[in-house]
Amino acid sequence: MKTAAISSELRARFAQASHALVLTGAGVSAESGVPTFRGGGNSAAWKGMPFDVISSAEMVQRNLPAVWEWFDYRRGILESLKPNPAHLEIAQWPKRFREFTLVTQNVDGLHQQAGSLNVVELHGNIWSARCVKCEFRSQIISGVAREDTCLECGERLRPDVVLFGEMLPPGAFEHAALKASQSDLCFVVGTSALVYPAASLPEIAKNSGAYLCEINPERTGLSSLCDEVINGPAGEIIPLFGEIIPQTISAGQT
Ligand code: BV8
Ligand code: ZN
Repeated sequence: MKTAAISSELRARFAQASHALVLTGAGVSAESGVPTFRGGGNSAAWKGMPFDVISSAEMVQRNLPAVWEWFDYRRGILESLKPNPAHLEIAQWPKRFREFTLVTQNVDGLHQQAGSLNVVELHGNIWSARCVKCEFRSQIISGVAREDTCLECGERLRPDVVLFGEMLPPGAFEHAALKASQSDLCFVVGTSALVYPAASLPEIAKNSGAYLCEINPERTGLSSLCDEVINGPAGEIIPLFGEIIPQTISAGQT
């Protein structure tokens, strides 16, 4: 991918920014082989059910085994997949800015696998299960049969992700919104920006004066709000920042 994809304005902003925030969606994991939800125009479906039906609070009430089947299938896909150059470059960015915040809608854990710390997981994580009644949680280990009963109260366990119609993890959105309002550079990477409240974060950053840059092969509902749109795959675009923009001394003193 040509370095020209990144304007001189963005290079300067990247080199001088003190607080950067990145919001990612399924697109940042596409080059790792993770299917997106709306890639190719139609939304993902599971056994004929649109994903926002099978991934809904209502479905947990109605048919928890079906919900587990859907997430077991997705974990099965993830088991052999690795972070891509976009994840790996973003994991270096805390060193580039006085303050850096990584917010993701993804439940795949690939940012953490790439070395990112303090990832704000707005929609939970597919490698965790929680009790439908008490606060008990258990890690799901690849290749190990997962628990489906709570060891505390004996109730059923469910995927520890945020389903449609459910509140985000306590404080997660508020924290992300605060950081967005304090950022002077905000990247929106690989999201169709259709799911709320996550999709409101770039607007919050923009309205607080941040330079807003979208990285996505396709235009989205956010593109017109952005100061800069780079239409290309994250795995090719994002590593360019590490290659062409030298680290300035002041930044990275986090
Ligand atoms: C809630 C976890 C409060 C589970 C997910 C306001 C307006 C309208 C509706 C609402 C609203 N507020 C709330 C709602 C309802 C709903 C919502 O937003 N509905 C939408 C569909 C309209 N929101 C909720 O229900 C939220 N909760 O509001 O609670 C509440 C609660 C109770 C009572 C009252 C209020 C909870 C939403 C979270 C749901 N869980 N995930 C799971 O994973 O199954 S959402 C899930 O879908 C993802 O996490 C993500 O957020 C979304 C998918 O979007 P993307 O990640 O962007 O993926 P997509 O495929 O769409 O796009 C990929 C993009 O990448 C594309 O643009 C493509 O071009 C690009 N791309 C492809 N390849 C690449 C690439 N980009 C870069 N490089 C590449 N190589
Ligand atoms: Zn319990």
